[in-house]
Amino acid sequence: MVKYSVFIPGIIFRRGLSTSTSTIYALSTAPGRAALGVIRLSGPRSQTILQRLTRSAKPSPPRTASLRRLYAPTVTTSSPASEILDDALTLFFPAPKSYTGEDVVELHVHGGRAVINAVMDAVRAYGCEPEDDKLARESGDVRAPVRYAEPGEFTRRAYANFRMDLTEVEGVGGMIDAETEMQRVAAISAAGGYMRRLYNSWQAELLEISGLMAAIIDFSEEGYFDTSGSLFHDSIANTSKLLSSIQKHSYQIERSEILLSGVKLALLGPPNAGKSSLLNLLARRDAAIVSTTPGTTRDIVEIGLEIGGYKVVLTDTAGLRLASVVGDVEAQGIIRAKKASAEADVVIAVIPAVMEDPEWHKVVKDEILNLQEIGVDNMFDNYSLDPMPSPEKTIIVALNKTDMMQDPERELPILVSQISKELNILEDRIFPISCTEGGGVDKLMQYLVKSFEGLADLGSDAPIGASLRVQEIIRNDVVPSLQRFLEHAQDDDVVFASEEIRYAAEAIGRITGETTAIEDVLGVVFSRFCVGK
Ligand SMILES: Nc1nc2c(ncn2[C@@H]2O[C@H](COP(=O)(O)OP(=O)(O)OP(=O)(O)O)[C@@H](O)[C@H]2O)c(=O)[nH]1
Ligand SMILES: [Mg+2]
Repeated sequence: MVKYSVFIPGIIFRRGLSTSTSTIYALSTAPGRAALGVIRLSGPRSQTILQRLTRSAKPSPPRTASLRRLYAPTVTTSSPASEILDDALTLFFPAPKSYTGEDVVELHVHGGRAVINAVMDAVRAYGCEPEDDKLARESGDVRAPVRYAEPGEFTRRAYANFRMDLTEVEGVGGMIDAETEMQRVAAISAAGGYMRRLYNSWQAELLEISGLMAAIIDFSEEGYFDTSGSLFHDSIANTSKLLSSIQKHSYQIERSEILLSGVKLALLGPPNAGKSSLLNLLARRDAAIVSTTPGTTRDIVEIGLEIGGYKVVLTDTAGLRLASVVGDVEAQGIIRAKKASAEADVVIAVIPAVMEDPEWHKVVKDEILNLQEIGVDNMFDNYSLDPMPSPEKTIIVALNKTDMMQDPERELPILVSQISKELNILEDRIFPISCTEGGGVDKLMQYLVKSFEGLADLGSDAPIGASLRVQEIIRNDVVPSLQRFLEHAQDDDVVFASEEIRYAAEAIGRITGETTAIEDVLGVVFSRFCVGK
């Protein structure tokens, strides 16, 4: 078995070591009064504990539900009933074919608090009988006693014993946390091993390409690499194909995210434009403070709501104006406003139809053009906070306060066409509204729903529930490595290109918690090319 360390935030442990020496137990169902409670045990003493609990000389048959009477180790009263703990359904899963890969026992008992406490007390007592300790000492075994499990310890043991990879571990977490049907569907695909199989197949392809590259390097003569042959062309073609599948996957994750966590909708605009008023209108309640004083909203105001059946996280932000004319707090608010719009899936630029202060004009225009054109990557340097940008962004304009216009019928078309040109936004994405009178808001909402449909369209695919950890590794490590591979390959730079494939494979290893051993790469080389013959 391969032995190596794996890092999960907060936990460092080794995989592939012999199974744990301690036996853990826990109430696996929620505490409180209930018809049933399930107590789960995992570890080397599980089976012995079950036999003692049931006063049974024989081990239980594997994976078979049996109705058994559970007995207490000590009798508290003279009544014979006091030695009976409960009549329970018991299950025994012998190692290694169990959830944790160790011997696992499940006790389905009646769900009263006293029953559960009594059974758990008995589990602990039966697992730590003096004769066990004597036997343990004689055999030199220094096993830790039976103890209550730490949070997530059953699943951690499953991972340590190769019963799951990290994507499946995260999928189990997702199943437990799932509140919506979409979240459940996404979590089951991860927990069921779909992500593991997909990432392992990428890993296998990268090993194959790595093998091709290693062969080119091995066959080189005096530092001259043959980049005209089929080995090199195959590597490039395979990497390009893999890169586009990975990018498609990443894109699907992003769309899934919209269904799972909600569309990120940000309001952006000059001070006093009516951003907070629009937020309150959309939320149908006074969630944000509205006032005539410019600079009322200083920090991000975030609310969750539903628009057209979509979960939406709506963010109100501080009005944009030149940093030189605002105080420190407002300047910080403006940085956060820019970050929120950089991260948003949909940005509504709220612009007053009646100009109040021409100074906003340039600042807002610059920011919207920035969002559209410079691309989110380049925006990173400008912000002290680290945005996780959404590359596919819809920007629409809410032209507010139309009720204040003297002659809207004449002025509006002129203004709409002017803003469309200046902000490079199609006229059908500019919505004249009035937050105080409510005019035009319905049309704006309809358009929002239409854009959500477009953003979240997964075709016939099920949503993919990838953790932020996985998303970041794919976006920041796997994709850039493969892109760099293609750049190096274009320059015939075989050694650097080969390194990038290794980085990508290593990054995928971090997703699943599996590492790529050098022997795996060599195995590909030897099997395919018979190097050394
Ligand atoms: N006449 C009119 N007044 C409006 C409309 N929408 C908002 N207002 C008023 O404009 C003022 C500013 O509104 P807010 O919603 O606080 O503006 P904001 O964009 O959030 O402003 P900051 O938080 O300072 O950036 C308030 O007095 C609102 O009542 C509208 O459609 N018509
Ligand atoms: Mg405001």
